[in-house]
Amino acid sequence: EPLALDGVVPYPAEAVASYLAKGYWRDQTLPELLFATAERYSDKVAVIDRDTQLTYAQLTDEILHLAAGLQDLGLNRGDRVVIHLPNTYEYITFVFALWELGVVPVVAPIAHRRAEIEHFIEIAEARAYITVASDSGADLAAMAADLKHRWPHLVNTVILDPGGGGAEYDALLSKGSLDHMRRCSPQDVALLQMSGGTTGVPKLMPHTHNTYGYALRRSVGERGITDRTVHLLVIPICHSMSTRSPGFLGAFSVGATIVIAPNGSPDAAFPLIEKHQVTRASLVPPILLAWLNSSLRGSYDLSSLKVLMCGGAKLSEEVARRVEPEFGVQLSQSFGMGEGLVVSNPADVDRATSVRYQGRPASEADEIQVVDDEGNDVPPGVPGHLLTRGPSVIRGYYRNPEQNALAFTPDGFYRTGDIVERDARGFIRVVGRSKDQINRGGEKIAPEELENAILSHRGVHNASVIGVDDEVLGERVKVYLIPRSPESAADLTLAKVRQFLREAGLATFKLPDIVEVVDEFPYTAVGKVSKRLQREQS
Ligand code: J2J
Repeated sequence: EPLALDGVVPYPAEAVASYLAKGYWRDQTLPELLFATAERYSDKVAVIDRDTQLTYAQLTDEILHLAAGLQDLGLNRGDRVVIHLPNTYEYITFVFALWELGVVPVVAPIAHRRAEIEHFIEIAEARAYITVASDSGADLAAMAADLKHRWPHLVNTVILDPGGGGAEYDALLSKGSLDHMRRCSPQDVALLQMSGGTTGVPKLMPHTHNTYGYALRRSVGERGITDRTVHLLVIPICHSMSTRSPGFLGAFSVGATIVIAPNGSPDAAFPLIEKHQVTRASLVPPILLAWLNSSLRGSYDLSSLKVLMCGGAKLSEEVARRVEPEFGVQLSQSFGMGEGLVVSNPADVDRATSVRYQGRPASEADEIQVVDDEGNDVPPGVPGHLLTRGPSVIRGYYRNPEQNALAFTPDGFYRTGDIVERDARGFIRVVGRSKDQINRGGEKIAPEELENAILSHRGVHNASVIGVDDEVLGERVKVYLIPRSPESAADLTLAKVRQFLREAGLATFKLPDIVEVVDEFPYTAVGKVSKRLQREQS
């Protein structure tokens, strides 16, 4: 029986019946998917991270030990646990061990800080928080102790060493081992993932084993990922590009090998490509650009690489054109969103399409609408708002009826906030955005969240946050500030504003790149701050 989690918008019964009947959703949980592969490929390497290399048999064995340790902490089906880890294999063992118990991980990128983590712990009423002792100078162990003290429902914290592993991890492994068996339903919420922000506080997306299972099968089928694939994971591990498109779940569904890089910089990634004969990687545009322009390219043997996937933000056609001739690999663009839909170019698409379009849906079940401001369908070649619904797409954010009324249509389509153009064949090109969001090289930032945080500064009268064009990142974060008094302007330098926001506990990637102090903002006819004019002026 599926477990109804409070605050999750259910799929209508007809949709459930149809997705099951057509095989888009299957009778399989995510751990069952891994364990099925492990039976066939027990001695094959599943994951490589730092000095650790685990076969499928070793990986599943470690997961069952960890599951016993987590069960010993008193965690049960339906409980929520916040996981806040860097790119390490322990992230993978934790999510699978929690899934084995039917516990729901709330996954947060390591760049998050107290503001985001505390919000997740509060909204999800988390029973445990799993993190590392420190990250980039932030004392997360102290933060965890403080959060545990503040939130009575938070009964456990697990603190790993900064690079992963450590005594607390080993202690969890030492509590015996569970038998692998079904402890939750494929229709249960599998995880709560943060969305690319547009609002004052980050929203959480409830994905089930089924929505993820569908998405990863599509992405594996479409992209020719097989048991010979060695996939390098460089994007933050909890992002859906690292998890299901195709990510480690896609790799585990076919017996491929995952190599985990701490980040995407050439000095971290290139040695791993050479050493482990990596065949493909998923990148965001600034990382792809860094690889293309890197002086280290000649120093490593990168000849095993066959495909570079790129998504998360707009890739310029110029950069896209360079990939095949300069790197000798196939470029595979993708456009997707945590909420569900992912489109990509089929492996055999012609080059004119692959450099210009981000792809097309792999299945008729991925419903797409491209509409004008009045909601009427637009013809091919005309830009319009993208709406989507289907077996991978959530029907609402977690515990957020106000946002759901805005972001979803009454018949369950998600309003992506993206402006796209579709050609006659159905290929999609992202041409703009209607949502108030900054896409800083794939990292999504909600101006409203940043504005709220800055407005708590005593020297600030008003704040407006916009994205300004940047050649490498696509966009950078600019803050316009009106000081409270002429004297307070001295406290509003870039360095001081960044420090203020850091102390407010904001994620590191949200800190502004540019601050400009002004006397006044431009306004629209209806008296709203005109971000369009501000963008034109910068
Ligand atoms: C332009 N904008 C893009 C692209 C995403 C696969 C791939 C990407 C994501 C992702 C993902 C873009 N060109 N190629 O989850 O599984 C912008 C759009 C989109 C938003 C979603 C996946 N690819 N975008 O990026 O939830 O604005 O997911 O709505 O982080 O990124 O961001 P996110």
